[in-house]
Amino acid sequence: MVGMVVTDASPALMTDHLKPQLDPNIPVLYSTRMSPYCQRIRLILNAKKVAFQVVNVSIWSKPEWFVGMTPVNKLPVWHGPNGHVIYESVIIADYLEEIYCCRRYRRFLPVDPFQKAMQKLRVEHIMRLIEDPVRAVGMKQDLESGQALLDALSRVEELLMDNFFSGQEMGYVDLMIYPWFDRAPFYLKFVGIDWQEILDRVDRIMQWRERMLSDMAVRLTSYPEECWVALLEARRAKAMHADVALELQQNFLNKHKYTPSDSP
Ligand SMILES: N[C@@H](CCC(=O)N[C@@H](CS)C(=O)NCC(=O)O)C(=O)O
Repeated sequence: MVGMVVTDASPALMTDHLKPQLDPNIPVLYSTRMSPYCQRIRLILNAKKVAFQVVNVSIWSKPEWFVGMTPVNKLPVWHGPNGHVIYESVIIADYLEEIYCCRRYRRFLPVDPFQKAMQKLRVEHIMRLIEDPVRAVGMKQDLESGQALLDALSRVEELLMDNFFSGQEMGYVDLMIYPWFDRAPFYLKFVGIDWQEILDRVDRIMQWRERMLSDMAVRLTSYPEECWVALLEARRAKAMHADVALELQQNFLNKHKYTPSDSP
């Protein structure tokens, strides 16, 4: 359902911005655009069809009211209508799975403790393989780190035994890792790796990625290639800012007939 997808396509609040007036009955996700950790939480919330509000915060000039909200001052931060504040994306994700688990909301973690532990271990395993190589390409933007990322992707591919990393259906593992795979192929292309080589080396990962994107919640929480290119170009020019590629993202959402008024 397109109408339930909440996006982060809005400008970030900065040092001098006042705290926005929000609906006290709807949970708030403090987020920062194009952060994989924040994307992870928006993905889970959208896949569960939870109503929430997004407040984007600039990590380069954080608003005064944001500083001190948590001990680490990082995004994402969850603020429930009951006043509970949670940070660290893995902790938020597990908390959301526990509070939004009744019939109305889709469950992503198995109930069985052992199966649940296995899914979490799988996330740990994949993140250990992928997190640093993705970050390295984003920072160094050279062919060598691109090749290392492609190697890492092919090691992850060996773990894909079914349609999804969680099994036959999209589940916890897929949602937790997807943000790194949203950008990875475009990062590779940006540093000069041929698209066909990517498709040949990690075709099963690319097919999984397409299966993920066929879910509207995933699609509208993802960023198109042009946004990733704009982010890398801004970094290269040492001109990164919180609203990088915002207009490109808005155009992409408009193209998919998404209008902000659709959000809850
Ligand atoms: N381990 C944290 C990482 C969060 C994180 O590093 N967030 C970055 C944005 S990608 C941030 O807020 N950086 C601001 C800062 O370090 O001051 C999580 O999973 O939530």
